[in-house]
Amino acid sequence: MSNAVMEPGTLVQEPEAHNPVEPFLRMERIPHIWCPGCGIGTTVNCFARALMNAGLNTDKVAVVSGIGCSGRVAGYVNLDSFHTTHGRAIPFATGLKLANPELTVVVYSGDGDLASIGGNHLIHAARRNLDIKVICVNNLVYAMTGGQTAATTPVSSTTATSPYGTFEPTLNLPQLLEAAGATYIARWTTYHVKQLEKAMTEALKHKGFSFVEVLSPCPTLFQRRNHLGDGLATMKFYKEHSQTKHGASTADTGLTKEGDIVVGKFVVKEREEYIEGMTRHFTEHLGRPFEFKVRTC
Ligand SMILES: Cc1ncc(C[n+]2csc(CCOP(=O)(O)OP(=O)(O)O)c2C)c(N)n1
Ligand code: SF4
Ligand SMILES: [Mg+2]
Repeated sequence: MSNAVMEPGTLVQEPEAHNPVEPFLRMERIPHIWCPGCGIGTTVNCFARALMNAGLNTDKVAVVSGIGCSGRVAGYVNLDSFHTTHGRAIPFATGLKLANPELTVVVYSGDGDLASIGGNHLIHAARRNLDIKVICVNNLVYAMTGGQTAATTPVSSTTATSPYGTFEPTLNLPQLLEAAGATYIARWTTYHVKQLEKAMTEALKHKGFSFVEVLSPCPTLFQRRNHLGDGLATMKFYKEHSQTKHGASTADTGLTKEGDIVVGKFVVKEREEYIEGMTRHFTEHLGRPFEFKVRTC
């Protein structure tokens, strides 16, 4: 250690501080496009930490997003990532997984993209128990296009397309996914960062269709129109109104505009995964071992 005395007024060069999640992000694309108080960035932080926890080779992880503010995640993660068309992230991910079963395929998108326009694909991937991991950022609206009513918008909410409030029944995503056949289902909010990180880690490791719903504020378009305050007010709301109920019946996880939010790990079960099922089926029917392989030219 040097005993040299520093001259008064010498500038001390502080070592540059780095966030441990930086290697998982395309730092050259920062600052991101998301509004102040938006929850999407928080979910990305949790996802990066989940990738570290899961200890996966990131060369074998691919992220697929649809269109929307949440769909922009694909552009910020330092992984092979694909920004596909609106509602079509799951079919794209299905093709990717079948073409290269070694990959961990993560679909990262919004409630509108996954459950409104893309709802049909969501149901069938869950029915097949295809081994993909779906992270659904649920801000209760179609945010990117101006905050229109989505299938997930709670009754009586004011949106760009419902100035007198919405009246259509709201999709309860955990219940829908359980009925369709998903084998891992959890819900947290952007207030529950440690729990969310853990759920994402579990989903990354789970074999079969995994669904993690994250309630996330859109202060610009949902909270403001509904007089629910800013991003910080929404964190307080999530803190005060969330009830952790692991194993809760998904019939009881429906969302209302200002009611309590049931969070937790609702479903974890084992069921034959899609590629395993295909392998078993053809082995039985062809009378010889069948190996699932995609022919490349
Ligand atoms: C086929 C098609 N229909 C509509 C749109 C317009 N559009 C783009 S993003 C979006 C809403 C996305 O909502 P969500 O998935 O909830 O993402 P958020 O912006 O809320 O994060 C819509 C309707 C489009 N790009 N393509
Ligand atoms: S419009 Fe809403 S969801 Fe989109 S970046 Fe802004 S706060 Fe986030
Ligand atoms: Mg949305």
